[in-house]
Amino acid sequence: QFTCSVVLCSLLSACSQQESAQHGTDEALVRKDTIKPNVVIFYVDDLGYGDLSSYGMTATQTPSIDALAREGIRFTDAHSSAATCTPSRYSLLTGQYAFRNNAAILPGDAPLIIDPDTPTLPDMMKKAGYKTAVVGKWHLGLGRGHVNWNEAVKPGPLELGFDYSFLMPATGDRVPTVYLENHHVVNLDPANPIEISYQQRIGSRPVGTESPQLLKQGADLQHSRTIVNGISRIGWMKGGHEAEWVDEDFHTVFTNKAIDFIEQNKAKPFLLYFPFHDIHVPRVPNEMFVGKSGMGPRGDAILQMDWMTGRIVQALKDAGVYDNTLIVFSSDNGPVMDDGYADQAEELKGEHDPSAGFRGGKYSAYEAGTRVPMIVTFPNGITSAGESSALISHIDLYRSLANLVSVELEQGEALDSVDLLPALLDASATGREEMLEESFTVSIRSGKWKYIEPFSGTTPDWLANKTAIENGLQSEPQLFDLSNDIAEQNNIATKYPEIVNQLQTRIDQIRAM
Ligand code: NG6
Ligand code: CA
Repeated sequence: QFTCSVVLCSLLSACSQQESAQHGTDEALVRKDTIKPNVVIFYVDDLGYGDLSSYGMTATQTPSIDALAREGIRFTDAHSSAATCTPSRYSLLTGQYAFRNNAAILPGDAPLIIDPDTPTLPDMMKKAGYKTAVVGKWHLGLGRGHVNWNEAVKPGPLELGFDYSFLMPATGDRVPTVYLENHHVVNLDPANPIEISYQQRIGSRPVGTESPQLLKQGADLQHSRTIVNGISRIGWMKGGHEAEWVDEDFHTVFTNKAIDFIEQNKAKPFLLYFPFHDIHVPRVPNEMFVGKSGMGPRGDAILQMDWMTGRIVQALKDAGVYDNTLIVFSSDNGPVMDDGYADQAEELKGEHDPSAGFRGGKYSAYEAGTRVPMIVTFPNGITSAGESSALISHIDLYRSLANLVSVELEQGEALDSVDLLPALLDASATGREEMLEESFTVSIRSGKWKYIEPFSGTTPDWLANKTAIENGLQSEPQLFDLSNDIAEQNNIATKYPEIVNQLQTRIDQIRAM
């Protein structure tokens, strides 16, 4: 059975050979640092299980990611912790289920939902001497109470263990449409301060409902407030014109910040968390990618995301650190076609199936809500590459990486995380026996069973109205035998009441932990 010390031993010998070849044997300090592998987490937004050519997509190709899949471990039963963004990210960074904090999709002016006293993944990596950065979409709230975007915006990632942050504060479809670098909005002109409201219209900028002629894409009512860069957003924004982002520039802006961080820190061990904006709405990729997928903006955004991944992987290679970097590539939740903008994702997808035959998608309690592509590469550490059917959740990265970097966790830290480092390094290692999937309700996977808890709340109108989305919310219990019903078509809850009871009891126990 694999143990951490085995990995560290093999890393130590691999790296000391590399180091002594490169720098001689007297640089003991440098060598001590470089044996620690770097960690890069590519976290795509809304990428479905079937949205990569290495996961069966034939409509267009994702060569950069496929190269990672060929080299490393390609997981077939890996899951984001939840079927939406904020809860998934919350769990990735804290190792705790999001229901413990009632974490749900946040407005763009929400306060930070992770208490700075809560141990986080970057805090843990820093204990092991890592430099840590987040570059990309945040969506975990910022500041306390009402955020003043014209002052230092905090607490945020820097108060949660990141040494550097370059953020899209919430989502691409939410105001404020500005970048935040560490505590400050980039390019803000103090003479033109930013104000944000999610309650009422502010400022005199045109809005989507009144000025559709200004729009690059039509939008539903929620996405029809302030227009920035030809896209109407959720929420209203006043001022801050100088600081506005240009959506078509995301591919280079975020990529270059990540590459800068790698370049500046290549001599030290580092953690780079890179949550993409793509392929979330609004899908307005750069002209380099427009029309290239044959599936419209959604497919073109996949190509842009693949290109960005390739550029950053190349930067790791150029910096000479690729072999000693553990890369996790995955997605925060399943796929969605119409998520508010008329970008023709459904109309242009042709035969492409983003859910790859699994039921549901983003927002859904069914499998495609959380079952996502996940690829791990680590040339110096993987002992057996290939396809892995291990059941694994992103919530497990916390404890697995703690093992990798030899940090002992405190009592109660990363409560729901399971150490699956062996599965990250060996495609034949086993995964979890049991796992929760969060959506607007909670599901549990246990052995061959998948049980979905009955939903007694009120489905938000915007979700209930999206009839193309199978959210999986029912007032009756749902039980599926995934060993012969992977598409969750036959609810057999009434046939197995004792299994239903057992699984509901397990959910209740985990909740009460
Ligand atoms: C929903 C938005 C959707 C998207 C989602 C968050 C409406 C009608 N829909 O509320 O467009 O922004 O929130 O997506 O407002 S996530 O991937 O960040 O969770
Ligand atoms: Ca998402």
